[in-house]
Amino acid sequence: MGKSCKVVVCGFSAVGKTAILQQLLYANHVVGSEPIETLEDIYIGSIETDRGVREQVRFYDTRGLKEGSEFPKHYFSFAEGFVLVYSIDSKESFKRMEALKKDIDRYRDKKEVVIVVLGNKCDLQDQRRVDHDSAQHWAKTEKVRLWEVSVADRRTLIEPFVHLASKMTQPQSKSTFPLSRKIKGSGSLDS
Ligand SMILES: Nc1nc2c(ncn2[C@@H]2O[C@H](COP(=O)(O)OP(=O)(O)OP(=O)(O)O)[C@@H](O)[C@H]2O)c(=O)[nH]1
Ligand SMILES: [Mg+2]
Repeated sequence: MGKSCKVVVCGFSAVGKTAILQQLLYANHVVGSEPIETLEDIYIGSIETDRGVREQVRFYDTRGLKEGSEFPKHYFSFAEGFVLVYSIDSKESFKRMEALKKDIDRYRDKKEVVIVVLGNKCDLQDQRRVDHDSAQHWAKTEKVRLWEVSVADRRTLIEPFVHLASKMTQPQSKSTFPLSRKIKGSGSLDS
């Protein structure tokens, strides 16, 4: 078995970070159940990538951010991937997610990281405060993938996590310089 990828799951408090992991990995989260604030938990998942290979992923479920609280910087140095979560019924949670994306860019120190963004609780359409199209527009300008998901519908969680695991374990050319990538980019497929 290869080494596991380290993924940090973060965002504003109560947006559903833990629920997402539990539903994805164990299919056992009951939406609306009494929330328990996370301190930090680690979940080990095995995800089949789009290349048909099972990869082990170590998810760090982090403490939810609150007004005035800061995200601990040590996560930036060891994470290889991030799942940034907001809730579509909370503008504040979207703003904190945007700030986290900025912090990742600032602190990742040129390391390649894979970021996926989840707009959770999309079953709560009548309480929506974050517009779908503007969120997608933001994601495009930031060059990250964003999915609206709902823990109530586990199927919505699969694609983002398969994408994440696939990207993180993608065989890469050694150089990350744009120029050499361009030269190498003509038609080499993953083997
Ligand atoms: N309607 C709805 N409720 C959800 C969804 N996902 C999570 N919840 C509920 O939101 C509440 C908070 O969920 P948690 O998973 O504890 O949120 P969290 O982000 O881990 O919270 P902290 O660890 O405190 O930051 C729980 O009551 C969940 O059942 C969803 O997709 N839709
Ligand atoms: Mg939690």
